[in-house]
Amino acid sequence: MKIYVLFILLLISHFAFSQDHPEGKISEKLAISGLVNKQLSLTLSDLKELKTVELKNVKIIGKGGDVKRTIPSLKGYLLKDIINMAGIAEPNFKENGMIYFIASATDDYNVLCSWSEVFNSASDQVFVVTEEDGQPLNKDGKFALLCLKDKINGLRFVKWLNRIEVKKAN
Ligand SMILES: Nc1nc2c(c(=O)[nH]1)N[C@H]1C(S)=C(S)[C@@H](COP(=O)(O)O)O[C@H]1N2
Ligand SMILES: [Mo]
Repeated sequence: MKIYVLFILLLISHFAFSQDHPEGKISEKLAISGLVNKQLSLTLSDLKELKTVELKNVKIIGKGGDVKRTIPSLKGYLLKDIINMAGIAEPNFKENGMIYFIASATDDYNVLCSWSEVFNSASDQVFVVTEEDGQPLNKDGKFALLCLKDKINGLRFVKWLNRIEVKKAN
């Protein structure tokens, strides 16, 4: 009898918890691949050497201009610093205008950022977020991409981020 009760409790808790993040699986690693000098598979502790960035009162805006959530404090890194750990394999500076990055998540959500907006904009605007309100990100994955200057920034707020692929248009 006891074993059935335990089984039912396990079943209930399985469904209860799987509702917490139905869209993406949590990846402990962020891969940097494609047109790079060195393919990387980074954990949170590999990023510790980089300069951290703190973002305050970030509003995530949806398609209709609605505020999806307001996050008091986020911590993370500049995407360009993370990509520089791998190094872009493009020897000709004039070709950088053709380089772009595909940020992908475990639920196959993909967005792109150009080399110019990541490396050559007047101020930094593309971040990889790892902490929310002083705690490591968890239910939205360990890493999330955030493009701070976007109007509908929900679109390129990539939760469950697990890969940045360097590519070149031609
Ligand atoms: N991995 C992943 N990230 C995603 C999405 C998605 O489907 N998959 N949807 C995006 C969209 S369109 C919006 S508006 C925001 C919503 O974020 P929320 O969790 O604050 O509602 O997540 C974004 N990030
Ligand atoms: Mo959205």
